[in-house]
Amino acid sequence: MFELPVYRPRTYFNPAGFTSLGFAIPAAIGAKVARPDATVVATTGDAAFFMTGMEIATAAELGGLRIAFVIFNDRAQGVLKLQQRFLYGGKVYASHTYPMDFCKFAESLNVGCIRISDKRELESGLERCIYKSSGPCIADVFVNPDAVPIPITRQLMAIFGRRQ
Ligand SMILES: Cc1ncc(C[n+]2csc(CCOP(=O)(O)OP(=O)(O)O)c2C)c(N)n1
Ligand SMILES: [Mg+2]
Repeated sequence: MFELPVYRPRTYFNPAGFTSLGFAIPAAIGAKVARPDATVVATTGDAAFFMTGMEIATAAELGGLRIAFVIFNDRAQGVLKLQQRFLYGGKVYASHTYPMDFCKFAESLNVGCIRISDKRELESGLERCIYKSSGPCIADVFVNPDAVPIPITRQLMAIFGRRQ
């Protein structure tokens, strides 16, 4: 998301300030109801999904709103895990998430789902989910649980670099 280009006002929303998890999914549904002709994409972590993901049932219920819900699935509260690794000498505690099968969840709601586990499938998978789906679509994007996002690494190094 650090690299996301935004070209026009009021086309990108995030819960700036408190960065509250669970914002993206209901916000995307609201955006689509307000602007049915717009292409709407929500991005969320897997832990954030656990907070409000059930609202995808609302998107299905409201007549199959075409919204792509992209879940970055690293089976972890990745940011917290990273902080634990930096602050506590690699010791990680309770920062995993339960490895839910998001496509089975989608199936139970009669909602489309695309599982993306290889970065070479990312572009075509997202394209199908965002533009070709007839209603809500979940993209379950597998992310390496040990990957370190580069901008975050820079921030952590600046703050905690000496304590590693
Ligand atoms: C409502 C709320 N509770 C707790 C937090 C603290 N918090 C910040 S990041 C994070 C974990 C996020 O995990 P995930 O959504 O899977 O994203 P990832 O870091 O793995 O990409 C938590 C609990 C928050 N920002 N908002
Ligand atoms: Mg995560």
